[in-house]
Amino acid sequence: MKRILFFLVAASLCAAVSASAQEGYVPSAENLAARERFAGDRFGIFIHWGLYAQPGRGEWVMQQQNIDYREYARLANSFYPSKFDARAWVRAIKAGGARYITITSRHHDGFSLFRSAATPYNAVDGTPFGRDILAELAEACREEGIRLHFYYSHVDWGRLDYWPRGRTGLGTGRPEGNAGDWAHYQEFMKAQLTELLTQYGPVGAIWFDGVWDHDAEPREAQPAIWGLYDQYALIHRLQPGCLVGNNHHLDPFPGEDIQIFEKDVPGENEAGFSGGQGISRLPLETCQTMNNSWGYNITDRSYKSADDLIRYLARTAAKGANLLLNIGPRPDGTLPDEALERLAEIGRWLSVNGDSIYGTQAGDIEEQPWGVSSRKGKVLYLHLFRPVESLQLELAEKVRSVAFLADGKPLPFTQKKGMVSLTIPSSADATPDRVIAITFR
Ligand code: FHN
Repeated sequence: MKRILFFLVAASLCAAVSASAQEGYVPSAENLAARERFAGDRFGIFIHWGLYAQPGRGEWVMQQQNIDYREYARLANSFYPSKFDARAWVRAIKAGGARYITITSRHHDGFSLFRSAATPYNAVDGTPFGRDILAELAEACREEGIRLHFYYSHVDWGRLDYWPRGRTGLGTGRPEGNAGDWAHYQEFMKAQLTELLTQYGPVGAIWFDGVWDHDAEPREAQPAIWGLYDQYALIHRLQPGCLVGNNHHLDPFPGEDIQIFEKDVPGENEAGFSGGQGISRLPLETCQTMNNSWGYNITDRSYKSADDLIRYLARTAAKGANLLLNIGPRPDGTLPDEALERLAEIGRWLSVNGDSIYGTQAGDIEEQPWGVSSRKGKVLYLHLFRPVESLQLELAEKVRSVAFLADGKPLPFTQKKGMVSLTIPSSADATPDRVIAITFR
């Protein structure tokens, strides 16, 4: 009851500010250009890394094991990833064909991977390692021409001003009847966002996560509860080209520049997170794990095969979405071998078939038993996930040529009354996704 009352007051206090900010958001020309670039990127790598890598049971270990926040914070004393090499990460990611990296600047455990004057609980001031992970990564990304995005958690399982508490992190030792100070927490987040947007050069996107912690309150109340419009305005003021995304699992709010789907290809709700959102006109992004964990999980061997990941990339592109594929680095700072192997294979496939992914839009043909389609200008790409001998396609445009993307070998075709028939020679080197390019006149 107390919690509901608190939010009602907070919501009414912020309503006026929120409403005007909401109506007033017009993306700048820089922002629109950034959206277009983002949509063309199609493939990024997500990095979940923090103190939780040490226990090696994923990033929710604090909540799942009910670890007291004071005890958990002691993990900072042993944070010393002696093999961390930002350049090695970025080079492997670039070779994997990814165009951007989204890293957890601060996850729900509240530990910041960057130098922050707003809290000593950060990689520089609070650990023996004493290095700014984000600064090193930003430099390596600049050198390699990879864009850098920052994940930022709205939830904090260890701060006492994060009150009223949400539905998670209730066993982490924060007192139930705490006086709290939500306004203070809001200021803290804005101070950190300012740091993120002023210390590391151009930031491709801020990727928020955690609104769902207060999903007992209705969707309309969420912007006011979290001060979203203030945060969005701050971000766009500091870096107009920085995209705002929020993994709230709801339809986008004004001020957001991209729409995120967690573990779901847009339009599907297999993971169960996407029931509360439709597909908007914003650039879309699906985030997905390589195994079953975001943060490093020492026993999780359930890696998806490289072939399945390539097909997943094609399926997201075919829906007009980017794939943000996750890696959870080890506590010593290295990327797991399984992740590196998959990255390398995806990179090999993209080096030949990248035209059918980068810069494409959703294809003209819906998903079929044989696979999916993507489109770029006058070219329609068919992604064949399994061998087929022939295809009949209803296509209104006049076809000029049909060829395999990998080697340019032409395919025989006929077109009669909008019906295109293809005969597809079998191939000894069956790939996870054999791409056919149909070029229209
Ligand atoms: O709770 C987080 C989770 O740890 C992870 O960061 C994912 C990534 O999409 N998002 C949250 C759950 O929605």
